[in-house]
Amino acid sequence: MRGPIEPFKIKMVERVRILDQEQRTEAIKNAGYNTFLLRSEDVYIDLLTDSGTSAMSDDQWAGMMLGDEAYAGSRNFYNLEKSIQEVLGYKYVVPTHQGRGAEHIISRVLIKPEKNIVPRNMYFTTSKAHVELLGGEMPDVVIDEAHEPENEYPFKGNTDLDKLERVIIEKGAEKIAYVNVEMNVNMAGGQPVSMENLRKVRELCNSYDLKVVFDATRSSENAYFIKEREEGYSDRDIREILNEMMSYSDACIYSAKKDCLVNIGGFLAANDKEIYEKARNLVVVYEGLHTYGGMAGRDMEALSRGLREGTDARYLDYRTKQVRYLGEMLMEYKIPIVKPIGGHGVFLNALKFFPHIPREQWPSQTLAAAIYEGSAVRTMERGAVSRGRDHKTGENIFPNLELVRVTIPRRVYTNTQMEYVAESIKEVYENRDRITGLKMVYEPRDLRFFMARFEKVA
Ligand code: PLI
Repeated sequence: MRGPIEPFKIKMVERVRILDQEQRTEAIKNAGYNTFLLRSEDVYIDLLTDSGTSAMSDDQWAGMMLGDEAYAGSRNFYNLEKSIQEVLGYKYVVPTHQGRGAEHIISRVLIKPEKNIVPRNMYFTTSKAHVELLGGEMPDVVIDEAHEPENEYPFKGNTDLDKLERVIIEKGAEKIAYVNVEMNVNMAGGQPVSMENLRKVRELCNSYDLKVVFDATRSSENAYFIKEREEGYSDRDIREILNEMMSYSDACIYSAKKDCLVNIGGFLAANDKEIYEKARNLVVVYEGLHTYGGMAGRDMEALSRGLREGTDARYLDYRTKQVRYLGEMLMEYKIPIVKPIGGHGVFLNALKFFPHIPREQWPSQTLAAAIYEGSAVRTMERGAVSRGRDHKTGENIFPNLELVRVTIPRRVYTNTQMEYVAESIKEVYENRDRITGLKMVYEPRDLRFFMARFEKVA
């Protein structure tokens, strides 16, 4: 047996089609060679993101029918609050429509003009945008290994404590709005943070009296890696591990569209009462009343159930192994990927894939477009286009990691479909010398990767 065993069976299916070669060439050209601008119906296997793309269980769908759509005090809010208290261990919960809603709120609560530095273990696009829109900065304090695609360090998401302390001393502790730690760091390739590192970040922040806020979006998958790789945790329950992880923070923001197996939703959770009270006041301005925060009652119910389901060890084992199944096939084909294979997808190293394409011609964007054109598989650029420009100099920033994210939705695709994806990427790799780069012809100011347009370089 090659692929991982699914701990579920399929009750409902959705038809998908594969456009022929000519139609795919036309579709990607019309989309300005930006996979975000493709129509979903023109995609066969959609590996753009693991966000909001999960298949819900029968129990979650049953929960949708129990939506209490009251404006205030919905029963589903209290179920959600209880799930978060039990699974993550936070005392207070503020629901939001999705993760960036919570990012907006936490930024407004903690960032002030004179206190606007938010060190983080590698940026995420929307997290950085919220800090910058309030005039702040997000210095990178992840360990160097995270920027090295081939480095096999098991906890590449760790915060570099020396880098963090240097930022605190150089900028002044009074200028730090909060220290932000992301779980299973997305832009590094879904790389986990160790428990020991979380504990040490907390200790360092205590010594400077700084708040610690987690981006706990992929914390269940991170907890699985702690159980698998960190000494002393192999016999611990995932929820126990999650409770310990979160105990090292004052609050977290959470996009529930990933590990909670739902299509929409998010929240801010806190142990710090002051953060909670301020967030609860702001949520009514920007999202909705503090007992729904932009979600319908039924969405809160599905989320409440999904948070629990997503911490089941058998499910997490299958989930992680399916991502590895794809990654290991690509490695067999000698395709350059980020190692170790991460939690939510396989990340292709475009600089090694296309050494002949200069960075100014966007190798990752080119690769994502070529994969679609070849096979109707949709992936996402995660390199210089996503990174954007330096706000002070206006220059493009070219990060070490110039990647294409092949992101696996949860419980959606079969192992056979993973084999199709691996074969499709192999075909592009075999023809790589014939592929030329792109030029950007339209560039929005903020989060440009979503809507930028490109043309083929002659
Ligand atoms: O997409 P939202 O607004 O629910 O969440 C924003 C967000 C916050 N933090 C992290 C680590 C994310 O990965 C994240 C969203 N990620 C997306 C959309 C993704 O495709 O990875």
